[in-house]
Amino acid sequence: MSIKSRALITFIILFVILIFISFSFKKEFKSILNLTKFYTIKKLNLYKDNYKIDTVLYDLKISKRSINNILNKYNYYTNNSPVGYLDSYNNRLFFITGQGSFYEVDDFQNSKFKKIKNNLNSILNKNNFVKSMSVRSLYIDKYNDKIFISFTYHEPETKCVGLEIAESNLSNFTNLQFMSKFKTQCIKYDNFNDFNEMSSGGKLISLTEKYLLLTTGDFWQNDISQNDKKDYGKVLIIDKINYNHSIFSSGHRNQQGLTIYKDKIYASEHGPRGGDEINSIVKNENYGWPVVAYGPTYKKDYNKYYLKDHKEYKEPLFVFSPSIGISDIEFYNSDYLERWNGDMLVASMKNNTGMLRQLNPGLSLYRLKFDKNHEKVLYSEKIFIDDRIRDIEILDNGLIFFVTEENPSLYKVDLMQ
Ligand SMILES: [Ca+2]
Repeated sequence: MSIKSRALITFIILFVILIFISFSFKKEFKSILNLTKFYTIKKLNLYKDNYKIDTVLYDLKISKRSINNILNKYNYYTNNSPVGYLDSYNNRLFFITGQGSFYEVDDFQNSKFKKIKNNLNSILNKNNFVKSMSVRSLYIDKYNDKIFISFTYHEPETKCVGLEIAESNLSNFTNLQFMSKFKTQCIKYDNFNDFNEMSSGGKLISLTEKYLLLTTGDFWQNDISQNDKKDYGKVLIIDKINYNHSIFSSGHRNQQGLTIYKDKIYASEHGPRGGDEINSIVKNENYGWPVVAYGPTYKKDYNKYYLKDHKEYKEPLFVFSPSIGISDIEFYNSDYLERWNGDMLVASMKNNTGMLRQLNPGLSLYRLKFDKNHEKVLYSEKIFIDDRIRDIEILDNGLIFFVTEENPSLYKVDLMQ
């Protein structure tokens, strides 16, 4: 046989094999093609400044404005720290960056952010911030017209880290003068690997006219959440006048969302692998971390926690499994999107999802529909945004805003007219 005919036979055999493979995996090939098409369309759509998302109940108009110009060289990929936090006052929207610059969103349409003078430079000790330390919460208190922020503190001399609260009068949102008011106990470290500041919690809201609630994460300290002498892995109740504090609930890991709806308290909890929780927070209850959880650690250490049920500890209201990288939660409490009234919006982060990002958990806004007593989640709708959502704020007029980290942006959610 000549070399030519041998090559021809080899070619034919390879061709037949290829046809056979294509035929056997026809469905898979087709779905990959479709998926790529779907992904490309979605991706192009999501790159626009304004676009439509069709959700189950509404066609929503999503508007997106870059906030890179008000961030000081913020890059999520290099420092992993929170981009910042939102809150509102009489339908005015405010944003504090992770490093403490304070803005009013003056004109969203034209990306105008008005900087508000403040003294946070002298309060935050930013020079002492290590790793991803930052502001952890912004709360504008309508009970007594004050602004509260929480942030991670670090004292290099004593090798201490923890959470701190500062407050300012509203002062008409000009020249805010914050004063440091409260610090959680020192977490002593020998080197920076001894603590994880990403697991700091730090969400702050008013419980009543007199009291604040603050979530404190476990900073990855062993068993600190079950120790009643420690401020961490808890929800703390704090007196707004003298800043005396006590434990409201315990056994938490890292709760980055906290909200009150119809006199019930809800918190999100960044759990281990496959265990992001929504909890109904009740005074003196223990939520079980790190004894019980619905997910193992990322090292798949199945023996470390009780994973079957919660034994005598309080069960979560809902668990996202696989985890979505749960962050802020807010209830939609307006008739503007009437069919969403009473639903919880959940921010999710997570960013390790590669090419087919929209098929994976996270990078989305989730809408949870509750039963009429708000004690049970009936369903969860995923609204894919394609970025890490850190914080959500819903204005009294029903407009929804949220802030993202990979391409730092402020988003507005409105009805597609
Ligand atoms: Ca919020």
